[in-house]
Amino acid sequence: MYRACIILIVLFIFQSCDTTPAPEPHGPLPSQRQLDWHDMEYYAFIHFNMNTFTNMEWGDGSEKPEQFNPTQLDTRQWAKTIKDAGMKGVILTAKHHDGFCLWPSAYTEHSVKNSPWKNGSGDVLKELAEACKAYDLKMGVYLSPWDRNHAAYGRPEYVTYFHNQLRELLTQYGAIFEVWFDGANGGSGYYGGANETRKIDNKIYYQWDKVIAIVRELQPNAVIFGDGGPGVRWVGNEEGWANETNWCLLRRDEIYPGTPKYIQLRSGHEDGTHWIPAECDVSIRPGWYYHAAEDTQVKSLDHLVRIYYESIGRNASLLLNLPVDDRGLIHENDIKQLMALKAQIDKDFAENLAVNTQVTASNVRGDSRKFQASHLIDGNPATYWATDDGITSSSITLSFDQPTRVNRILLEEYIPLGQRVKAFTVEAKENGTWKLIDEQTTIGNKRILRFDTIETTEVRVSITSAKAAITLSNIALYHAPNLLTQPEATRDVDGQVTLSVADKNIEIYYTTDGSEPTTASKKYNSPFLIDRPTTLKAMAYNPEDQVSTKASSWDFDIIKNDWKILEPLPGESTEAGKIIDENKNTYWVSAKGSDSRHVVIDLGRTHLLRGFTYAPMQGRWPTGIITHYRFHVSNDNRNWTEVAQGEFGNIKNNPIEQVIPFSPVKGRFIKLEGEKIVDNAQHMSIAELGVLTGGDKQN
Ligand code: FUL
Repeated sequence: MYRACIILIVLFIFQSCDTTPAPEPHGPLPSQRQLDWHDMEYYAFIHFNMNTFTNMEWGDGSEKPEQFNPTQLDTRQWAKTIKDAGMKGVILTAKHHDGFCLWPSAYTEHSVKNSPWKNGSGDVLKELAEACKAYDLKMGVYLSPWDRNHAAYGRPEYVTYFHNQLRELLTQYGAIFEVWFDGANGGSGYYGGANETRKIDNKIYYQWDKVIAIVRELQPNAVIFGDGGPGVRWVGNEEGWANETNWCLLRRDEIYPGTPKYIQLRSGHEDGTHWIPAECDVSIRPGWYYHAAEDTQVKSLDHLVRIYYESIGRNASLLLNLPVDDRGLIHENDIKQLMALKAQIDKDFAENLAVNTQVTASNVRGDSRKFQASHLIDGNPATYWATDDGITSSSITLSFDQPTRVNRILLEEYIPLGQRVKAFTVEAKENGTWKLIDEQTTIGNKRILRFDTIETTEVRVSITSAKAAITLSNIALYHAPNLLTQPEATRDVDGQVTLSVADKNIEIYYTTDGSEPTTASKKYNSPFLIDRPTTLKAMAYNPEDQVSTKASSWDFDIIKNDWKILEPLPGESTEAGKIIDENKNTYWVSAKGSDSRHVVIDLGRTHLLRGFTYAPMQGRWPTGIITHYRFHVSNDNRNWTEVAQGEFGNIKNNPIEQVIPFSPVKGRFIKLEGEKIVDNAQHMSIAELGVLTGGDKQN
């Protein structure tokens, strides 16, 4: 014990006497508030406002406060969910483009104060601020510059109003970590009843200098989000990914809100003049706002995992949107996926294997201890490995005692001194031979690479090009488990069935006799034929830990390769083939303006028919979905018998495939009529139509 203390003290003195100077900062640097923001990494967006109650994405400003009426609004439920998901903060749409305010602004009547919610005495911002405090989350605000409700929008008077509202938000709700300004600006709107189109000049109208000054004055620690910052930049898409090459730098003066150069935001600018890192904003559902019809379209686990790696893993932050529903709660389906993502990410990064290695570097600054390579694995973000001035390429080798399986590498630059690395490679030694794992460009605050599992004794990271002496604070290695997800099945018109899972290391086992699949069942290798009524059951299996999913099941019926669309006539529609192409993501829409709302199909030969299936149009803006149907069967395409009629219950909100059985009847021709359509539209649409014959099942 005594000896250990002496050694430590000697080491400490040795290190503190080390006079090697730190590298000079290089290029634009992050401010302290930006460094604090980099640490947040993963936080929630909440789109909840008037649109939640009008089922819109953009309201036009003519909505009435009476329409805002959540019945169970509970910001603590939001905060608990966000905390449990591993996020560090939340940004709320205090005011969206329709102008409705979630707080009782003193400057407008268009707010919660005139809504039925809490008889007008409520304040969503206040409730969220309290919940954030209770759950130790940071809070941010989204304030739309564009306001389609305000009568003076487009004139100087509105800009004063906008600034006043900003002051309210920044003074009444405690600390704010981010102020979010949208790039969508100007256009048509209600504007106090004028109902016209108003254009503004994005660069000058809002007096951005004044806006920035207000934020600096009232919330000096808040970063400002905008297309071009000044604190944090948009990433140039709403899908949750940055380019692999991603600089925290931007030629700021070339970018303004609504910039046509937004594609460049995905990478930033290597020669940027300012530190303006990227934030990836993406919704967990197709829409930003809640729509009951999207309850079944919450992003899959593998999609969310991909988003995580392509945002946080590519030197950006992840702002994941949760559309709070019209009860005022985060929906159960969204919570389930958020927690699944959390569990997977926790597993992926459960154990940093690099701490078991010996780390050496081909160059260490001044050969000193202060910048030695072991800082890369000391878990301390304040210490770093650095090279001598002028040394812009160098390798780090991490050596294991024994062969170790890895498939992730995480790298961090010491960004307080600037972003420097321009190119690097990762190699691993397998059975004594070096193998190139990956060749990449930027690192920045954080870079994570995924690769096939390799059993290795040494990993080598070579920085091959940097703007100045290299400064890296962290290298971590992980062995993430395979990603186990339910198998998916598709069948083409010829009956070829394809089974798939997200991770190529996962095995699939299946049966076609109705029995439960096990690892003794058929193993899926390539597409196979199912050309008659068959129940397919398949499960995914992880050979790593012998865990399998429960079985998924599909009922396939006869194949469609000899089916023909008779109506609409070939000349009337080129898209009608999509009704029977076995792809639910393609669709046919009947001619607008025509009052004929039916299709007729020749099945090629006579079958004993026991029912039909109707898959409605999928996607974000479906149109022409049938709610009330009539279904007819014929043997000669002249004499028709109606065999079923009724309603597809709740199809607007839950647009899944409908399966309608009827009493068995022989027939060769079928006719589906759309009697009533969602929102009383005149046209009807079909993504896929099928029949149930259910005859002898294939074994
Ligand atoms: C966009 C807005 O127009 C959307 O409605 C949404 O708020 C998204 C985050 O930003 O530009």
